[in-house]
Amino acid sequence: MQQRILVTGGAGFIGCNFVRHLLDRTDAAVTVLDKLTYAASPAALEGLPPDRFRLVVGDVADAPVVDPLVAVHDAVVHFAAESHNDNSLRDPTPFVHTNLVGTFTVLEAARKADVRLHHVSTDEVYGDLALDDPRRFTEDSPYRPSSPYSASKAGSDHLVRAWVRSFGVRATISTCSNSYGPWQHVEKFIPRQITNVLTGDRPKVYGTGAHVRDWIHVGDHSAAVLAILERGRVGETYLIGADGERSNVEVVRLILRLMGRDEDDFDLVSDRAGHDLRYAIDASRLREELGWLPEHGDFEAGLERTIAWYADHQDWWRPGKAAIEAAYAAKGK
Ligand code: NAD
Ligand code: TDX
Repeated sequence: MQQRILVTGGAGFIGCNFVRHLLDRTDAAVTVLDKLTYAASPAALEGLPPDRFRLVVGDVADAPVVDPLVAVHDAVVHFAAESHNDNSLRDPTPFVHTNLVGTFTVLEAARKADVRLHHVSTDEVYGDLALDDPRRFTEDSPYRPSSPYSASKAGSDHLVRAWVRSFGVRATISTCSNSYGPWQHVEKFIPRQITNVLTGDRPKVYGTGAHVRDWIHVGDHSAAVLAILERGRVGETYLIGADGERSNVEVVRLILRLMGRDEDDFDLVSDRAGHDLRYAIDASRLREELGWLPEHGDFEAGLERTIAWYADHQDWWRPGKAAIEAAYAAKGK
């Protein structure tokens, strides 16, 4: 029987890539519930088959909208969130609303209707690692979030775990590392630097640029979420990562080289408050239990395609770019 899947936050970066993945790889009927905040890209959902796809505009914290919608689906994949650390330092309010109250609302709806739920979270809930620490994050790493964003995501994970244990909600959680690829908002690191080069500005790297992120292509993140939805064990958390550790300076130099610029043509700017030093993922459980493997593991090739995508989609990102840069400049970034 055709599965009916509700994707919250499906107009955002990872959500819209996941929706396309789902439509391509399964015969599911997909509903997106999205508030269409500044971070949403309705353009990313244009042209999807109307017999298998629909968009509902609404807030995940609005129970009268969420409850009846969840009740007519077989599963919910919950991406909706406020997602940018820098914004959470300026104003944490929407992070508490969407990430905590929104997840609570989705959980209550899933509980009442007994609907399977996958909750999308982040490796940032585990805090950070020293640059020379031989360890990586595992599913047993303690929760140690640093920013209002990661604290709100950690809190949402705890709600999900409690609803599994106390109410038997059929939920799984994934904690993924930094994703990159098409449709990522230009406020984020990789799109910001690519679009800076395209607008003739210099890339901006926080602090010393020694900070390390564990990059994964959004297509691999989507495939992992689908594997967990289909085959994951209820109550489990799965780390998603593709062995992509690189320092921010390394990434910026690579972008500059791939775009034909001098590799030193970037600025070091003021650091982020509480800036996590390093994330690193051990995705053994996902690989061994569910047989997931990254298909886009070649970071340089993925970055090259992403640069080409941003060069080809200037109508999409150019209108918002100047305001984002002005907001960064006002903070010395
Ligand atoms: P994004 O900011 O690009 O998109 C978020 C989407 O959620 C937007 O379409 C927005 O309109 C929607 N939204 C926000 N508040 C809402 C609300 N109250 N009700 C309904 N919709 C709302 O985020 P993203 O980068 O695609 O991240 C998606 C999820 O993946 C988040 O839960 C995030 O924590 C997680 N995650 C992201 C990354 C990453 O590298 N981007 C890595 C790991 C995990
Ligand atoms: O202009 C910049 N210069 C810079 O050096 C920006 C925007 C960022 N940075 C640094 C901060 C981080 O060390 O680059 C790194 C990546 O920054 P972001 O793109 O803001 O991502 P991060 O804070 O690591 O969080 C991301 O990955 C985990 C997503 O935004 C989260 O939603 C996800 O949970």
